[in-house]
Parts: sequence; C-alpha cells; structure tokens
Amino acid sequence: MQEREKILDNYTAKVFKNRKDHIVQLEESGASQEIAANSRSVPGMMINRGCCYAGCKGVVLGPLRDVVTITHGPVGCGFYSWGTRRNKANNPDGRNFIQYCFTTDMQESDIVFGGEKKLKQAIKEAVELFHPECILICSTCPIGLIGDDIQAVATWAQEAFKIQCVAFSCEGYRGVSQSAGHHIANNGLMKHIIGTGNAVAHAGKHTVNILGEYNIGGDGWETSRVLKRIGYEVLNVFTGDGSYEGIKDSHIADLNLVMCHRSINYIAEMMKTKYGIDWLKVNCIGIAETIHSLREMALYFNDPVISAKTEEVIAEEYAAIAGDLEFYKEKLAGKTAGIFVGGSRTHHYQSLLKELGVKTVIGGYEFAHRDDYEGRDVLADIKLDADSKNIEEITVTKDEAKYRLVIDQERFEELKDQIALEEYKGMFRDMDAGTITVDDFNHYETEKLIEIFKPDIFYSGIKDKYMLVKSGTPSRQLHSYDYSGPYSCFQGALNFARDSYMAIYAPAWGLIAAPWKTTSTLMGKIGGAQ
Ligand code: CFM
Repeated sequence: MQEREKILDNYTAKVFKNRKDHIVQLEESGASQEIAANSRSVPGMMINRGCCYAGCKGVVLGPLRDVVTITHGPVGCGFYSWGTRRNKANNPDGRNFIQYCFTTDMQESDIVFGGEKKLKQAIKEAVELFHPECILICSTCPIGLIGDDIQAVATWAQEAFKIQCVAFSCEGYRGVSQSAGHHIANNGLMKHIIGTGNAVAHAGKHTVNILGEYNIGGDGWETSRVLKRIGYEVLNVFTGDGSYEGIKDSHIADLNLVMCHRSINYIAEMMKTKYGIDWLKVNCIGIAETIHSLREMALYFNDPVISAKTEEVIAEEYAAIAGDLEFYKEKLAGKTAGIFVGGSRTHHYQSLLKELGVKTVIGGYEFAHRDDYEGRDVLADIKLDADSKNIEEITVTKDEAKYRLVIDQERFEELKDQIALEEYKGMFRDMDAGTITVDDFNHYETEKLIEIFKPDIFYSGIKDKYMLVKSGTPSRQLHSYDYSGPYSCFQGALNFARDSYMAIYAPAWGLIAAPWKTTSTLMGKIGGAQ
C-alpha cells in the first residue's frame, strides 16, 4: 500500500471522499499533480488553520507599526492576536504601537444593543492617547452577525478626528481560512492607502518594495541589509516593520519583490495595473535561492554597477558563513524532514534543507491555493466556489498621473523568459517523486505521517508542535521560529542550520523512553534467610 493510501485508509467513506483529493504523493519529481485546496475543512477535525480575522489583522495589517489597529469584538480575539507572531518592528519616529492590544472588548449587552458606540469611544480614546495618523478597524465574528456598520464609523472618525480610518469586514467566518483575510486586507490597503502619498520616483536609485515579508524574527531586516549593501533602496516592506506613512508612497518603487506569494499576490498584481510596477517572485530563504533571486534582480535592472556589486556581496556574505556551515552540513547530511506551515514557507525552506543535505519527505500547507502548489499556470482553471465568491474582488485601473514603466514591453517580454517576472511555478516543481503533500492537514494525518516516514525533524506550526514533541520527533516551529531567527539570506541560513542541528542533537531525545521500559524498577530483597 502506498503511503497515501495508508493515511486515507482509516477514514469513513464521507471523510475519505473529502480528504483524498487533498493528499498527493508525487509520481514524478517536479511534475505537477492536481490537488484540492482552499476549500472548507471537515467539521470536527483538529486542523491547523486560522480564521479570516487572523489573516487580515494578524498577518497583513498587524505588523504596520505606526497605525492603531482596533479589534472590534470580544476581548479574546484581540488578546489571541496580541504579540504572538514575532513580526518585529523598530521605533524610528516614536510611533510603534504594535506592542499594544487595542480592542473594544464587546460584552453581552453590546452584542444585544450594538457596538458602534463602543467602537467610536475606543477610537476617541486611541486618538487622545496615541495621536495616530491612521486607525484600522478589524471586525470579528459577532460584529458581522449583529451588523455593526464599521464602515460608517470609519467615515465618522475620519471627519471627527481628521485622520485616516479604514474598516475591514474580516469576520472570522468569512472564507475558509486566514487566506480570505489576506485578500480583504490587500483590498483595503490598495483602495485606501497605497499610492495616496505625493512622493516622486527616485530616478536611477533602483528602488524596491519587498512584498509578503513580515519580518518574523527579523527576516525582513536581514534581507534589507543585504539588498542595501548591493545598492538597492528598500522603500517599504509589506508589512514587517512597515509603516502607514511609508506605504502611502510605495507606488514610486521600480520593482516589487514578492516573497510570500500567497498573502500578497493581490497587491502585486493591482500595483502593476495601477502604477505599472513589475513584480518578481523571490525567495530569500536558502543560499542558492537567495543568490538566484539577487541575480534575477540584477538582470532586471541591467546596471553594471549593481551587477558587479551583487557578485561582490554574494561572495562576501557566503565567505562569512561558509566555515561554520560546513560543520552543520556534516551533522545534518542524510537526515529527513517534514514541513507544514501556512501558505508559502513549506516551499521556501525546502531548498535550504536540500543544501544542508536534508531531504523533505513530507510537506504541506494549511491554506494555500492550487497555484501555490501547482504554479500560476493553473489560475485560469480554478473554479471559484461560494466561499471564494464571498470575498470582494476589486478592480483597479491605471492611474494616469502615477503610472510609470521602468522597462518597456519588449524588454519585459524578453526578461519574462529568463526570470520569475510575474511568475510563480509553485512548490511541486521542487519536490521529489514519492514525497507526500497534504493540504489542510489535521492532527490525525500528521501522526500517521510521522509513524510512516519517521522524519528526523519536523518543521511545524503552533498547534501541532507539542503533539510532535510528545511523539519524540524534534520540532522547530516555522511560524515564529521559536524565539530565534532571522533565517533569511546567508546569515539566516546559518542560524537555521544551527537551530536544526540543536533540535536534532538535543540529548533529551535519548531520555524519552520511560525508565520502566528499559530497566526493571521493582527493587527488593528475598528475605528469610540469614
Ligand atoms: Fe505568507 Fe507568512 Fe506563510 Fe502567511 Fe501565516 Fe506566517 Fe505562515 Mo504563520 S504570510 S503564508 S498567514 S509566509 S503567519 S509570516 S508563518 S502561516 S507560511
């Protein structure tokens, strides 16, 4: 029986019918196979997904440091999304509010009589105490159910306090996962904030935005450091250590780099239509992938100074880690891994693991869409179901005043054949035959996979981490990096290798067998005789 069948074998007919299309075992290395994704989970299963509010407030909007983001709802939602994602941010202008938890703390009577008054009061208090230029409102499930008009409250706040206020109807139940929340956040930022500034393009500066980089454990800082060394101007990071003031002017960038395709492809595409900015899919996790991305950027800009500097920085950054990396490569060679994260990291980390000699045998995502697995070529074939249709699709048009092409159409076509311009080929392309991929994995399936594949390490999420540890499998948490990081670029690769080595070689794993399993714990003497 193939491993895939072993996992599905225990399911009842109804669950089997649902899950069979979400589990794929690759027949050929790098060849795409169809997978079911972005659909409702089976009720009652212990899954790892988050909700729409988590995707909007927690993932995309939360990292913006100079805005006050108010969670309109009961206190639990605000509390749960408070400071747990390790999206680090600096405080360059005295406006870093991300360490606070702002919530309207809706009580029973507010649910019965409506919460708009309370929301207005919360905005008033936030303005008086923190003087933000921008307030974002994110609604949670009960708000949608009772019908508070948060959009009207936002309009009121704009007039009352002369600040920007944007409301996001990102109730947890909208869509099937946090992916819906990404889309809603992308729409709101695009409609109300991106491109509203008056900055003009910095001609000849090679200005980039990094999209889909949330600065977990400082990844965005490390990537920016390397890019700046080469001579790029990093205008904005969306949204790790990002700012409202900054992203208003993000339309003047020459190129958008897309790190996490899943959470931000919408903004990348809309900025192309509206402002003419090309986007390039990059991956700054792993040495080979980082080098590849840096060279593709250099090709795009086609400036001999940048190209030379790119090679110089690559050589220096690599030389700085090469010695230490050898030690870890030796220790990690031949190991196997499982990776389950949200919607992009499972792909990003596979090539880094390969460089370290670790083979990824099981992988998967919580909420990715088919294009994240199979590549953007399938976009036209994806049929939208009722849940997806529920998310607003906004249409943007060319902004005549701010539209600007850095390269002409002919050069664009020429480059498109060479580099990942407006292209993402998906995760399957980099996976080997026989490896298994699970969409919207649950705890039963994870347990079963561990039993079958016995990976040496499992790069997990938050909910599944402890079940892995209890099964005796070393785990590194790949969402928040377990208090470590950064893991991006060259120095980051070394950090990752060190953390993986420490996880696998921790002496604790030699002590997990219960003492009574290996030695008799019954002690005594035979009495009676002298
Ligand atoms: Fe993108 Fe992310 Fe991810 Fe994501 Fe996330 Fe995250 Fe993630 Mo956790 S934006 S899809 S919703 S790379 S919080 S920084 S680690 S599940 S794989």
